[in-house]
Amino acid sequence: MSETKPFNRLPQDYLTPIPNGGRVVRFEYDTNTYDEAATPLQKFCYVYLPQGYTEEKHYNILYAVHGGEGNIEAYLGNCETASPIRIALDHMIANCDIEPLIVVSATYYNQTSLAGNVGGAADIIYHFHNELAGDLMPSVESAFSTYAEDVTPAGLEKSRRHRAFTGFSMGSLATWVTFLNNLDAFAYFLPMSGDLWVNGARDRGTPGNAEAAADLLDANAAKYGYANDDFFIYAVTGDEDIAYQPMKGLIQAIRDRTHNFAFAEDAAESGNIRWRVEPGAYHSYEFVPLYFYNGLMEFFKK
Ligand code: FER
Repeated sequence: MSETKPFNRLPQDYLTPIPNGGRVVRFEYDTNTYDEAATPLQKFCYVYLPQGYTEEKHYNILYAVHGGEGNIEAYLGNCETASPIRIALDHMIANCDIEPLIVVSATYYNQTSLAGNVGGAADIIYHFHNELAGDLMPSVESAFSTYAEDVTPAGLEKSRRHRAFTGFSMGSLATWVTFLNNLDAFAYFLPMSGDLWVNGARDRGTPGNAEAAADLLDANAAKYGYANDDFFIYAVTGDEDIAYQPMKGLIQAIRDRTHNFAFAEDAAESGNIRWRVEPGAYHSYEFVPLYFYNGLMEFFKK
């Protein structure tokens, strides 16, 4: 028996390519917020544009970052090859499970290889909000049609209910850290298989980290002055995932912070956080289509 309500099942044909899917484009941008030294870098991300994309419309947007050993192709593949996640998105949109949306697969790395350097990744992830707010969102949302009327901080805040952030593994750490730093630009969060390390890799798995992390999240929700229904977190993993215990610990600690967080076990309950565990799922992107299918259906609702 699963410990949470079950995920809705991803329809079986959602991993089979369809003829008129969206497309993935390579988008280049300049940044000098990657590090403290303001090193200028030219980086790129992949952007999924849904089938029928037109500048005449406004689109919800999801930013996705990869895990510590992953890279920019983790979610959307590249311009040529369709990944399972991209194919599943095509189906969700074609079947009207979700409204057409833009998905950005970005990297917190400087696009040289840091594979395997999980300790280094945590520090970089803690710095990434500078690039996200300073260069990535403004560049992407100037080029593509989102709900942001302009890409100033005020324009991004006004459209925050049309913007979501997600990531798997270390990308999930990035998702929690985005909640801490960019709650003024994002209303929806889908952390997948990763908890929040308060002091980067130094606090990974340390006793007390979950309580300290929940305190940070709690204080942050209060700091921005939003009401409880101004954000929604859909936290997911599998019970055979290496992130299961740490994430479960974090969720338990968040459950005690009832002032700013209220758990909604399904869409019928009101609340601003949900916790779902997939029985048998382990630490793999294989489960991301299922997590996206369930999470995205609950996003951008108000
Ligand atoms: C976690 C478990 C594992 C987590 C990250 C990992 C951020 C990353 C593992 C790896 O990259 O090997 O709870 O939280």
